[in-house]
Amino acid sequence: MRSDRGRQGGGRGPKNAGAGLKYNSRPQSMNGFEEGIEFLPANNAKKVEKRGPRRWVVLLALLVGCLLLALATGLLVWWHLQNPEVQEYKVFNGYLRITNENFLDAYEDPNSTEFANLAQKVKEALKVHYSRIPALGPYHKASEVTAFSEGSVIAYYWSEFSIPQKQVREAELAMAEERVFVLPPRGRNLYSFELTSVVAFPTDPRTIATRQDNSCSFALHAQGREPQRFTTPGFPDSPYPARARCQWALRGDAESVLSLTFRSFDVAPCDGSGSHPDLVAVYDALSPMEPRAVVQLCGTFSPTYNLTFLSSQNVLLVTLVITTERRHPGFEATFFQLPKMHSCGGSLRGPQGTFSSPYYPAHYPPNTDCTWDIEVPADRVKVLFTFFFLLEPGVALGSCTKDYVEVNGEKFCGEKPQFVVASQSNKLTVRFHSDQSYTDTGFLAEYLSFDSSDPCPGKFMCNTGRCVESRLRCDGWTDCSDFSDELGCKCNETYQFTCANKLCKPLFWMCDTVNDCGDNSDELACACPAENLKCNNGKCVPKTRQCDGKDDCGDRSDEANCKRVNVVTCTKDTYRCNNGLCVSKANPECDGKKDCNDGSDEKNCDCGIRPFTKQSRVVGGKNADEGEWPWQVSLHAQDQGHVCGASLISPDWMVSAAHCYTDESGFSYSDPKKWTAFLGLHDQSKRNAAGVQKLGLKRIIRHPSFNDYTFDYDIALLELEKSAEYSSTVRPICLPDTTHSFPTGKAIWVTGWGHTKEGGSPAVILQKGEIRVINQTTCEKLLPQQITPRMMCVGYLSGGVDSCQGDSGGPLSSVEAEGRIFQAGVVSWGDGCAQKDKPGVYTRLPVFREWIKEETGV
Ligand code: 4AZ
Repeated sequence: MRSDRGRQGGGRGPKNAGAGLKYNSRPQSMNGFEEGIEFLPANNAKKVEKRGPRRWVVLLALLVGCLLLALATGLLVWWHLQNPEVQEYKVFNGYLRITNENFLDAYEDPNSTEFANLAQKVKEALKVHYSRIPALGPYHKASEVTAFSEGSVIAYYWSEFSIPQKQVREAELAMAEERVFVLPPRGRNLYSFELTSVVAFPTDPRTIATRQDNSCSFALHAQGREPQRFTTPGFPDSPYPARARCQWALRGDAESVLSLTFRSFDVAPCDGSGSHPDLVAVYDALSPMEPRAVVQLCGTFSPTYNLTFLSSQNVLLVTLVITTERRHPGFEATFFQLPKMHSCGGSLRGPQGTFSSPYYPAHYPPNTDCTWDIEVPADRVKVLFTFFFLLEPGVALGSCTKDYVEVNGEKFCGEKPQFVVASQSNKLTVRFHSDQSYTDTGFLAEYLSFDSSDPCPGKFMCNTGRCVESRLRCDGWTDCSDFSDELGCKCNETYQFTCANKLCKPLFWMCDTVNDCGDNSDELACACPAENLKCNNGKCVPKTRQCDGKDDCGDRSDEANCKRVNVVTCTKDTYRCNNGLCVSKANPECDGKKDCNDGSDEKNCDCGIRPFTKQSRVVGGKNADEGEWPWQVSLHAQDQGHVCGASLISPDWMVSAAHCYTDESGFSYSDPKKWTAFLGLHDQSKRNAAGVQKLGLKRIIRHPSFNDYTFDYDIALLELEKSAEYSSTVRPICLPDTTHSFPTGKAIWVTGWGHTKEGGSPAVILQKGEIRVINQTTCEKLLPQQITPRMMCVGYLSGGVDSCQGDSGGPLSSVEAEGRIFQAGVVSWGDGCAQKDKPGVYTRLPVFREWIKEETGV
């Protein structure tokens, strides 16, 4: 490979029924009143005085009492609802520095007397401190010291407050303001406390230290450079506990920094809304303070993803907050200490050289500043940033308010492809700044001395200042990021098309539905009349026919992406559901939407999903990430090593190319016993690595129509002797339905351990390359008399990325709806590798869907 309350009022019955009762009751009560006056014994005045009025007073008092009570309750409820002075419970995590104290080893142990004594003094100091701040003093409830570290002594603490809602913001601001204060000598012990950097931040309720479960709290001290391992409880055999909170406080000796690497990382997937269910956070402190967070992680990471983080001091805190009951193994991490770097950057002299952000490619430490002062012998100097990752959450695009690189006064930040910055003299100053939170992998740069009269000796200089090989000039292929190598060219009309923007592109690229010119002029000449839709196959159909349930294009592209899925008359091109009905939608299988009434289009969809949610960020790189292509298999022939590729389609079956299993004089390639399949393999030199499954073959079924001469029907099915076990690196790819279309111009990935160049040597690490589906007519023109309906050309007419010897039998992986990967083809043959106008030829997979089902049941 190159590459959810009741209704008020409204009882049943006559509307005036209640009024009627009232009307009838009044004479009764009147009778009672009259009774009271007329029949009272005259000799019983005392009784009259005492009994009558008292009973009524009591009744009245009761009534008034009830009314008052109801009023008070109502007022109370109203007050609670309306009164903004409702108190809010707040916890702040922070740290302070005690400048007139020396660190004692005993401070590392929270159970020591020394710890308890100093913690008590800090608590008292905090009380005094808050009492002096009006926004905080009246509301402070309690404080607790959780840890100490060196420098002179840093105390990590949390403080609880009950603050009127209206004052919360003011209190938060007061807490975040770094302060210095001196606690004056007090009482008999004449103890004075000098505190600086007294700062604290509101804490995510989920990370409140008061809820700390000590069963999942660990304190580790680095043992020199020897990496120390720690894992989530139960790793890797059992999932981490549900709804728990764990923390690892990591320390090194004074004057050291820590390097932490997550070697394996698999927690519940991140939530798109940003409130992640399970979250691992790393802090550059011993308190979980957001403004000191180095990183927040969730999901699953490929083992090749760089997860190494550096601290700015000798401490790091790793927290795991679990809010789900999902079953995930968690993480395995190691850490060690290194001497603290006292300066970074420096003087760079000489004609060329390289420099990088501290600890590149690990995540640079927070709170770091470096300056490189470059001076070269020639009259000019330029710097090429080959990798640039300074991305930080909460930074607006283009505003480098947090971490940045500054060259000649211009700031750069974010994630950037290669770029060059040149100077108008022989001197250049490059500054690197990282703030106190969130770090990234940084940059790798090269500086180069050049002569202003000949900036790129023997090469072409892009307008960006980069030098590219002269032969790449005007070749129709963009090599300079600003297209400058393809500007001002005179197109060769016999094989080139002149775009409206004057770029030259191969004639073959015209009308292939791919905007090769950038201004779409290569596709306009073949544009459809107004009110027409251009089908993927180039045909023009009236827009009114789009989504009408009929295949007007002939390739159903007018029926793809319709809101409504129609049941249509079955043709050879329509997807047939298990109930025999056909649907208009193109490629409906396993796209996450039920298109068939019987749901059969979403059955058997345990395929085409990668184990890791996070892959390496260097996209387009040639080395595959571990677990990136879990269906890729390497087939080794006896005493020959890797010979061909294959793809896993079920626990027992693989798809490969028939030509790999054709006998040759002296070797019976058709004999299954001669082959060994390596599943979950990444590196050919590590075939015994954990996770690799080495399995024999039971049966090889070459397609009966395979033609050894034309390579028509170049497909084979391989049955495994023992079933494969699915794991994070072994999984099947999805097979496309007979009617599945992979349209012209679609980007597809080809993978394998084949030769890295024509006539070169096989790759040791699995390689990947992104190539594009080429129009069948173009394919037939490029390779006349050789292309059959079972074949398709995929690649670039300009060459450069292609499959090669040893990639044969391997899959073409096409990323479809919901990120699910379908196999589009099998690597079959080609005229050389990566040559201009000689794309690779692949066996079309949809053609063989029924044959595969018949032979394997898959
Ligand atoms: C091979 O020899 C081979 N460039 C496979 C693919 C291609 C060329 C050769 C396509 O196995």
